[in-house]
Amino acid sequence: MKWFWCLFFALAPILAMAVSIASPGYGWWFPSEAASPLGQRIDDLFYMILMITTVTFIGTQIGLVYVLFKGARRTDADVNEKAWFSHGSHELEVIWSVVPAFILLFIALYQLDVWADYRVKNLFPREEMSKLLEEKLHQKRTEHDSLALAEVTARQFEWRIRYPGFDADGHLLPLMPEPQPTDLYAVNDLHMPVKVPVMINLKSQDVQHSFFLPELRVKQDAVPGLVIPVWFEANHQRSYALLCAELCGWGHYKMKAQLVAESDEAFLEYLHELHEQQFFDGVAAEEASDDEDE
Ligand SMILES: [Cu+2]
Repeated sequence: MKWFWCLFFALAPILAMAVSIASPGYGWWFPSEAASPLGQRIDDLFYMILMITTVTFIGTQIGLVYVLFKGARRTDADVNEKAWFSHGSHELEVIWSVVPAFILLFIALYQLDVWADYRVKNLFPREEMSKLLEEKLHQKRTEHDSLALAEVTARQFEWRIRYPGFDADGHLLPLMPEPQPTDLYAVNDLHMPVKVPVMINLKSQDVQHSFFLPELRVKQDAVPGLVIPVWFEANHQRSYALLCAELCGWGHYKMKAQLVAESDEAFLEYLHELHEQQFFDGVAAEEASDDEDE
């Protein structure tokens, strides 16, 4: 009977090992494939850490099974044997402290460049961003103008988006730190050009929120009083989920928005549509000219 229980309790770790080995192949860890170049690198880091923990897990489970079986082998004959007592092993303590310390140090150094590309302001792809703004979106800008495409403000319980508007000649203006009369607004609908790194300025109006694009593997806290630049690149023309990943109040669950990655032309078209909606004075063009005739 005791062999039955040994095998029974060994079954759980064996199953866990099989699942942890099989899951990356089936894509069970993530909601979908990473939809941004940086997201793919973050996934690679995740799988690297998963491999280290899987090897550690299998090792410790084999040790556990060994101890279980060794204890189970005791027969009635040696029941009178005196129990062996240990104060511990200094060498073993050193080994299992130093080895994990080195593994953690290795992970910390190995992920350094991904972290930097993701978060260090000096490393954001400045040239690609200004090329997008200047050449593709025809933004009239100087060197000192913001590289951000939009400002995203989180508030209980929605995402407010502010884009720069157009000047009298129809040129896209740069995004200013303070709201401008020409600015364009949207709620829960963030648009951006596809296949190019895009930066947004993230703000919060009330409490702490978290700007979360699960498919792009982007997650950044929005902190009241701070303007945080976030940059990302979408691989495909489609819409992605934009969620709040910080419990920010009773309506946290409904802080759902979408990110639409589209062609440069479609993005400009979208801004023009916003412009028309926002600056329409409620009088149709025909009616206006009739009034003038009278
Ligand atoms: Cu929130």
